[in-house]
Amino acid sequence: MNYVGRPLKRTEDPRLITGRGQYVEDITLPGLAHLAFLRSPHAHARVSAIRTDAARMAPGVLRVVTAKDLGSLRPLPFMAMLPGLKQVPCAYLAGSVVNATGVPVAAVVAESASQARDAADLIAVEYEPLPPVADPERGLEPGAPLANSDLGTNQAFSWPLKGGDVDGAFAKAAHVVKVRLDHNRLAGAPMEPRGVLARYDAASEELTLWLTTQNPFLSRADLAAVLGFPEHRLRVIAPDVGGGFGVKGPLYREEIVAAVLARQLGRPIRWMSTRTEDLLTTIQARAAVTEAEGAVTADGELIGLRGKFVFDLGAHLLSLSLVPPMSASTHIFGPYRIQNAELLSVGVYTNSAPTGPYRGSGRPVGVYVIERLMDEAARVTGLDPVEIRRRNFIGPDAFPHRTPFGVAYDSGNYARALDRVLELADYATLRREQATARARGELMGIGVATYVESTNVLGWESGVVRVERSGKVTAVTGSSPHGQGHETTFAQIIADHLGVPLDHVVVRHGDTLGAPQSIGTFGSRSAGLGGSALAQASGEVREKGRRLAARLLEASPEDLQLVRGGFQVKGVPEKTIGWDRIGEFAHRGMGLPPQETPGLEATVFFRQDHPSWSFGAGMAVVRVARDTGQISLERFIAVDDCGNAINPLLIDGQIVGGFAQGLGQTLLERIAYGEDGQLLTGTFMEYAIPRADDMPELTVDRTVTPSPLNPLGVKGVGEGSACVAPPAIVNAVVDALSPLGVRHVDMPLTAEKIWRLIHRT
Ligand code: MCN
Repeated sequence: MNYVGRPLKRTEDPRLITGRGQYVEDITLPGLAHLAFLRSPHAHARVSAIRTDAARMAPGVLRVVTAKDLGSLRPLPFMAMLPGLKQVPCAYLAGSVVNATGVPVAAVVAESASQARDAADLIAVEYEPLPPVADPERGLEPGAPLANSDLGTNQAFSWPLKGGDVDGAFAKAAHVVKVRLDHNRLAGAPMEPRGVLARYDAASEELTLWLTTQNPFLSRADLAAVLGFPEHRLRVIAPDVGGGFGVKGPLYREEIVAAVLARQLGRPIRWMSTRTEDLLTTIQARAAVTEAEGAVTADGELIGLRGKFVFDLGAHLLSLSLVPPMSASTHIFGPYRIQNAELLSVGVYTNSAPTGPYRGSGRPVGVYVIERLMDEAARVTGLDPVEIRRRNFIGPDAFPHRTPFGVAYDSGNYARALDRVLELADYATLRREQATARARGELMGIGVATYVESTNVLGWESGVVRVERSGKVTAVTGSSPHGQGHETTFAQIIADHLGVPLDHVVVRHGDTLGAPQSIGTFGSRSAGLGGSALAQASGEVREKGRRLAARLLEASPEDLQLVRGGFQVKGVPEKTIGWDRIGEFAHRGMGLPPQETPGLEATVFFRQDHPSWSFGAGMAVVRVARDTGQISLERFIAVDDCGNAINPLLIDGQIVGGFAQGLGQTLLERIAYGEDGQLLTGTFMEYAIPRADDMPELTVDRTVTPSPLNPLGVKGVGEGSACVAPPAIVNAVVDALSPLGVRHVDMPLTAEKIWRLIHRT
């Protein structure tokens, strides 16, 4: 009878795949005006003059503004901070200096979007170019150009972490292995670029924003802070949002400018990003260079770790920009026992787009480091990459486990996930095939990687469950999906708790007006935290329903059992009552027991103080063409563990999607800036995201290790495969090329790069 655990198709899909979704760009309001930005063509320059006269006179133009016209606005709040952080104030329109290409210098509001864009082109700006810095390591060198001259340094933070006896571990080591890794800068590239529609209602003094956001409540809080506007008069609505992957997490300056201008003009205003604007201004990710060394015993135990991670922060910070450096550091231990470690993380400003969370949000950086080190450790000890991992795993009985940086893992059975991969891959046969292939001179490689992933992060989520007068159920989640399928999975949880058919439950979301306060959807947190809030709210409603049903059936609540559609006196099927009668009773109010309040709803803020740690393993099988350097990813086997499954079909979808993005990072994608700070990958002609025919034969499976930290036993699943794919594929390619003496190759693994390695040019 249960819905939870069943691979149901998403109930939201028929609407979305038949073009009946409602995205920001689909919403029209009377008097709608359009906003466009003039953006800096320079990576770093002084703005000496801006002439807007021609733009003001252009057809359809309602208003042209520069920084001084925006009034006094407060700085963007930060959700994550590090000690000693040097902040760069983010001008919402550039003042006297631009610090990255694409920084908005002026804004135009016009009757149509094309009139606004045409008029923006008529704005004349005089720039005095300043020396840019585009590379974070160059930015740390003495005498390097300063990305933000007023700051006096490019270094935003230097954050040391240490635990255990690191020197002692290295002194005992039989081998020391080292890696230096480039984590290619990526764009999130959601199908729908960013956009905003802002409306100010002077009569009610209320400001409403329809926003392409993952986090309506965080955006509202930040916007209220920036504008100095009362939060309770500010409404943020996330309508259908066409993917986010982390990059639609923070509040952006275009959204602030739209809100300011809607207020100034008294007309609703919309801005929709073009793809190039999106690639220029939306947060990008990874963008790190890491060096690490591991102390390895003769038996292959990794007993110590040292690392230095340099993160490119771009020209300025957004609310969530420091999350990736922080979570990279918590993920460098993977599923391994290592107890001695020290890490220095350094953040550097460069004249480029801001960086921040994108699928994995720093986790893929940590996972890649430890998994490349593990393969190096296997090489020097002569152990099989699978065997060395087994020897280092935290055992299934050793939970909760605490890493040297003080982070607690809740539960795991890492060997079981890896064993399942080996079984699905038929590892022994694969290795035999490889030996035969090598004997024929072919370059075939097998790569393995494992990972842990902190999920259900940031402590709490909210939900409301209401049984209506009709007995049908309305749920409101604070969490705000943008592709994850909350309407389906949350309905599964609620329907089971109340014993109602799935189609009697409607899940609403994405509007600060009707939803309880919330954090939002990122960090693979919604199923565990948002789902638990709704589970507990459903439980409360069920128990009240039971008491009311008992009154109606003239029985004691303890004698009632939940059946499909309502309650029944145990063993007496004819004494059954449906939720429709209970709902009617609760809302009519007459005859209620004196201790009961009318209504049949509950609001729960579910709290989980520590993350749940998902985990998994992946194996890649590749062949490399000697003549062309082309990599063919023939197979990938992914086994993930996200605790109890709510909907296995959606979980598989998450794994496949995350894998595609991991594959993109490994084989294709790289946001490139020239030394002059110009973006070289400003369209999808230059920025290569994977397509369907880039996907290999993908085998997806699961193990189940429940989280003890929430009532559903659920861990998140949104990011794991984006973490495991890069190291597994790179390990496979290095394995393929190892007969040629190749020990490492940086992502993306383009054919040219591989060809040069093969042919040593
Ligand atoms: N799920 C489940 N059982 C579990 C865990 C999850 O059935 N044990 C289901 C959930 O109910 C939900 C989905 O899997 O439908 C993802 O749940 P969860 O792991 O809790 O992640 P969130 O809902 O918090 O979503 C965030 C996550 C992240 S961090 C990124 S990035 C990402 C991702 O989701 N961005 C996405 N998946 C995405 N999918 C789409 N289509 N678009 C994005 O932008």
